[in-house]
Amino acid sequence: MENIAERIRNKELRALARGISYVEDNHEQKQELLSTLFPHTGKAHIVGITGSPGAGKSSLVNGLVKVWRKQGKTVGIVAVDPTSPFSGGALLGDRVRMRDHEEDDGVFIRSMGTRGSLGGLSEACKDAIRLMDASGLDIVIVETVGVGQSELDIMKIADTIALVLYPSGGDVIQAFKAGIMEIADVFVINKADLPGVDQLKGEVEDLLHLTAEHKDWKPPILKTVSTEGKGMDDVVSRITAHKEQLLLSGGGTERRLSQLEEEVTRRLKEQFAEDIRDLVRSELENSQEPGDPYDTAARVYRQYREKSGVKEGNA
Ligand SMILES: Nc1nc2c(ncn2[C@@H]2O[C@H](COP(=O)(O)OP(=O)(O)O)[C@@H](O)[C@H]2O)c(=O)[nH]1
Ligand SMILES: [Mg+2]
Repeated sequence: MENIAERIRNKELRALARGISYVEDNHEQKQELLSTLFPHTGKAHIVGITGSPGAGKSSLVNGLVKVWRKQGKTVGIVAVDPTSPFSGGALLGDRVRMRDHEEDDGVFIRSMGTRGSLGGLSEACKDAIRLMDASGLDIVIVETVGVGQSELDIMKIADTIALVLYPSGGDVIQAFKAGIMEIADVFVINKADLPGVDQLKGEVEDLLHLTAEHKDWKPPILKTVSTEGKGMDDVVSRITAHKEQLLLSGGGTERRLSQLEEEVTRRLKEQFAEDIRDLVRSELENSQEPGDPYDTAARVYRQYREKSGVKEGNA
C-alpha cells in the first residue's frame, strides 16, 4: 500500500492506473489508498466538460490538452460514459479523438463506464479524480454526458465547469432543465462552422439572465471549431481565469467545502441507513397493522437514540 501510494505520488502512471482499478473494483485496499493520498489532493485544477452526446466534448478536450501541454502542464482525463455500459463503443471513440496524446506521458487518459449503479460510477469517478490530483497532474479534466443526477454530481467536484453546446436546437433547454446552466462557468458553442451559432448564443444569453446571480464571475460564451483547433487558446485562458478568480475570491474553498459536506453527509446517511435497517424491519413486523410510516419512523428514531445512548433532549 505504502508502495503504490508512494508510486502514485511519484507520478508513475502505471501505479495511478492500478490505483484507479482499485477504486473501480472496490478493492479491499481502496479505502486505505484514498485516505493515504487524500492529504495530497487539492492542487490540481479540476475541469468538468459536459454537454450532450455528439456536442464535441472529446474533440474539445483533445484541443484543450494541446494548449495545456504547450504551456508545460500535465493533464489527466477521466472520460465517463454512462450511456454505453457494455459496448465500450463511445469510449473507443474518445480514445480515437484524443489520440494526439497517446504517446505523451504528460497526459493520462482513463475511461470509466458503469460497472454497477450510476451512483457507484460517480463515486468511483470522484475517487479517480482524487488519485489523479494526488499524483501531481496539473489539470484533471472530467468529460461526462450531461444527462442525469449522477453526472451532475460528478460535475460538482470540478473547480471549473464548461458546458459544450452546438447549433442543433433543444440542446440548451435540455441543459437548462437538467440544472447544468446554473453550474456552468464557461459556455462553449462548438461546431461554430455550422449555421445557427449566433442564434444559439442569443438563447444562451437569454437563459443566463434567468439563472445568473453570478457576482464575481460572468460566464463567458465562447465559440469553437474543435475539429480544426479553433478557439482553443481562448477557452483555456478563460478556464484558467476562472480558477484564478476562485482563488482570489476564496470561492474555491467554499466550493470544496460544500462538496465535502455533501460527501460526508451522504456517507453518514448510508451508514445510518445500514444501522437502522433491522430496527425498521422488526418494528414493522411487530406492529399489528401495517404501521404508518410517520409513526414508525419516529419510533425507530427514538429506539436508535436510546440504543446509542443519546439522552432525551440532547440531540
Ligand atoms: N463540424 C464540426 N464537427 C465537429 C466539431 N467538433 C466535433 N465535431 C464532430 O462531432 C462528432 C462528435 O464529436 P465528439 O468529440 O465525439 O463529441 P462528444 O460525444 O461530445 O464527445 C464527431 O464526428 C466530431 O468529428 C466541430 O467543431 N465542427
Ligand atoms: Mg466524448
